[in-house]
Amino acid sequence: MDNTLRQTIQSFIAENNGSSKEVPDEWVYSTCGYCAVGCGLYIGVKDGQAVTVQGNPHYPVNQGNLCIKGLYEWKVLHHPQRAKAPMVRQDGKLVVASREDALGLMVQKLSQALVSGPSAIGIYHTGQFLLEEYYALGKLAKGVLGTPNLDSNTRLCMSAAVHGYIRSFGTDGPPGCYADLDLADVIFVFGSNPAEMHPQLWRRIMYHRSQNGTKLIVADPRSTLAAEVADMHLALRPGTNVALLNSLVYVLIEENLIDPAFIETHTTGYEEMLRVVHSYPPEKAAEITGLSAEAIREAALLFGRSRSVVTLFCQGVNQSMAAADTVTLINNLHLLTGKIGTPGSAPLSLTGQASAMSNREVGGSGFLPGFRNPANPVHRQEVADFWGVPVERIPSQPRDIMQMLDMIETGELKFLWVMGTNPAVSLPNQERVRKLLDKVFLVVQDVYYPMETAVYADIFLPAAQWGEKTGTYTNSERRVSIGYKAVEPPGEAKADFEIFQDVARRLGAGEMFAWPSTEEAFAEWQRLSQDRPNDMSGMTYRRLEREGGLQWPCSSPDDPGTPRLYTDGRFNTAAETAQAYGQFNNESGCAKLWGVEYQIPPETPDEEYPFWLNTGRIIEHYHTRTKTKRVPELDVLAGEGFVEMNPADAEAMGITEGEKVRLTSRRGWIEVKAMIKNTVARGQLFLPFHFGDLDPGEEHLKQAANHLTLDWVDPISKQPIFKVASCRVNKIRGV
Ligand SMILES: Nc1nc2c(c(=O)[nH]1)N[C@H]1C(S)=C(S)[C@@H](COP(=O)(O)OP(=O)(O)OC[C@H]3O[C@@H](n4cnc5c(=O)[nH]c(N)nc54)[C@H](O)[C@@H]3O)O[C@H]1N2
Ligand SMILES: Nc1nc2c(c(=O)[nH]1)N[C@H]1C(S)=C(S)[C@@H](COP(=O)(O)OP(=O)(O)OC[C@H]3O[C@@H](n4cnc5c(=O)[nH]c(N)nc54)[C@H](O)[C@@H]3O)O[C@H]1N2
Ligand code: SF4
Ligand SMILES: [Mo]
Repeated sequence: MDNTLRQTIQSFIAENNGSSKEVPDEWVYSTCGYCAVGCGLYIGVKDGQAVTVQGNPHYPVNQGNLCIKGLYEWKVLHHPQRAKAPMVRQDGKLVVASREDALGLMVQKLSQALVSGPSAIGIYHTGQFLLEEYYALGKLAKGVLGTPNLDSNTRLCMSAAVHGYIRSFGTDGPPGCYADLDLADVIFVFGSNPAEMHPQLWRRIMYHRSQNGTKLIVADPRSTLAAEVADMHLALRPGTNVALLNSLVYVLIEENLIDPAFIETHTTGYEEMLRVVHSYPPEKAAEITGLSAEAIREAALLFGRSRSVVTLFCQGVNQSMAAADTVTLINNLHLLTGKIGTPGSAPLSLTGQASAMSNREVGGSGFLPGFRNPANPVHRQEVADFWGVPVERIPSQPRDIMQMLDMIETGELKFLWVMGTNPAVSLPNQERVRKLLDKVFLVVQDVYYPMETAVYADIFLPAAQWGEKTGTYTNSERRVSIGYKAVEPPGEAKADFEIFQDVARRLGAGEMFAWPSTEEAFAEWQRLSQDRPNDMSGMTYRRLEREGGLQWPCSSPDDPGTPRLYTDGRFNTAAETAQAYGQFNNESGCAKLWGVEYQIPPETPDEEYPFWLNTGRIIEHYHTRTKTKRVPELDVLAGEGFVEMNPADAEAMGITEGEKVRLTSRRGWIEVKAMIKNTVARGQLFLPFHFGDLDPGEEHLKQAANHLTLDWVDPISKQPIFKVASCRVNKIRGV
């Protein structure tokens, strides 16, 4: 479907408001559970059933507007394929079991694995829990089980941004806020497709652009909707971000568009950075990126001569070459020009999932709560004392999901608990992933059945989801918001929070988790957050509702929250605060500038695999579609896998619109329909990763993008490089 037609359909749906004809008898205050824009909404409930949603007109993020996913979110709740009963595997099949039997077996297997040591246990979860659930799970994994193997799908998503922020500023945390987008002279959209992925932010950008004439620069190999309306589209070759960013800095320095006073007072590392940047004049960067030297110069001048700039970035950075390093280079641009901590200026990572940021804040995966560093003995001691556990139990060297897969292969990891993520679609190099999921003793905790990962489960636990539990979500601008329970979960599905409490009780650690509700867990976390960079101690559930969310740090009941960080030019690099690696802590509170050399990607097109494979998303679907394929209004717009290719390539190969083609990489093959579009450049392909191999009633599809992807990770953040791979295309008959 071409972009214009898709937009027409989407606005038709939006105008019809996604609501049913039912008139709710109650409106429950909540936050959207899809993307990290974090729109405020109300869930309409009638006779105990969700029947509609409505945007919250007073919510500062979205002023009442919702995108098509949000509008239909109520439809994900009462679907017939909601998982309602626990199951255990018997004679090769999952069969319904009592909660007692399923959890009893789970804890028995956990205890057996623990005999070989805590490293035999792995937990791989999500960016879609409540903040309180991440806190409880982190406490269970680190404070009770003591396993270093705790990671979440945010590794696939925001890990590079986290590590980039830490390297530049000392701790994690997006420095800017959405209001900066309203004020900026220039918005630099770098490796992000906000019109489809963060639609309400995009609406906001377009509105303020119409008022203020905001200039837009887009750096993306594809001609996305943002690129189509931008003042400048830098259609760089995939994988060449570093060369472009270095060259932008080269021009800024050459043209005296940097801020020497800011650099002198607030940064370190300028000289080392300069040594690298010197070798990236625009003419050289042009060769690497495929852009013209004039375009690079022009973009740098636009950046440098403007009063204020926000750089928005997402997976075109985090999942591309030198991912965490690229984040530091984006930060360099803002530090060198002093465009940080002031209204309208910031580097701003767009977070993916609704609560992925919460996970980072409370130490739901590798780091410790409050942006504490597990490698720092003082930080470990603080957390151990607070929890009342021996400090030796708290792991100092957390492992990531890709390492966990290696440990399943060697037999070291025996028990894996997967929750709120669907790795049998979303992890790279599926052939290997599925073999390993099959090998390990696997517990899957999800809200739908069937789903792809449950095919490999030994125990399945049904969970409650968004709308069925009360708790908080932090969005991309550090705004913590509250969502209240609107309806009961189906059957025996329980909130993940309650499942964690139950498992802890069965492991004999119930008293550490004896919170009557999530609100008390939030209060416990708040105490641990005190005096940390992400201090939330001044928040309460009531305040969050009354004030439309609050941005951390917020350290007292009358603290209005903090829209932007680093307004005084002091960063979190001092050793006692930093989440950073020891070697670049500094007591002065200076940010660090980094020099990064461009590297050739580990796989580039060649004769055998001549296409660049770019994987990503479309507006109608969310990730592996477990929610959105169950909303007919969304699924009808994109119900099966497809690949976008350039008309010239299609013509050269005799491929016609809608024809099924086979894509093959060094890892595997899939068959999907060809969509012929000039939004992708010649020699490139764009493949949405939403589609799995198991659809209701269709078990023999082979359309998951991750059969093809490379399981190579960014060396700093360990984030898989989903945007870099090569493949070939064949007509099916010619395979
Ligand atoms: N509708 C919908 N919305 C979503 C989601 C969803 O699944 N569906 N998921 C949410 C989540 S978890 C996330 S993480 C976000 C992701 O949001 P985005 O990051 O915006 O989405 P992607 O499609 O993964 O990739 C963004 C862009 O990166 C470009 N790109 C690829 N390689 C390169 C490169 O080397 N350099 C540059 N500069 N650009 C490159 C791609 O062409 C693509 O347009 O969306 C969130 N919002
Ligand atoms: N090739 C390629 N692969 C990618 C990407 C890419 O761009 N290209 N992007 C990556 C990124 S950024 C991300 S974020 C991942 C996303 O991929 P996944 O992590 O697999 O994301 P989802 O499909 O949203 O899976 C979430 C699961 O949790 C369930 N769920 C929802 N709410 C709850 C809850 O409250 N409790 C429990 N227990 N379960 C719940 C849903 O039913 C669903 O099965 O994919 C990554 N994979
Ligand atoms: S923009 Fe994101 S948060 Fe807002 S309604 Fe759409 S999916 Fe939900
Ligand atoms: Mo993501």
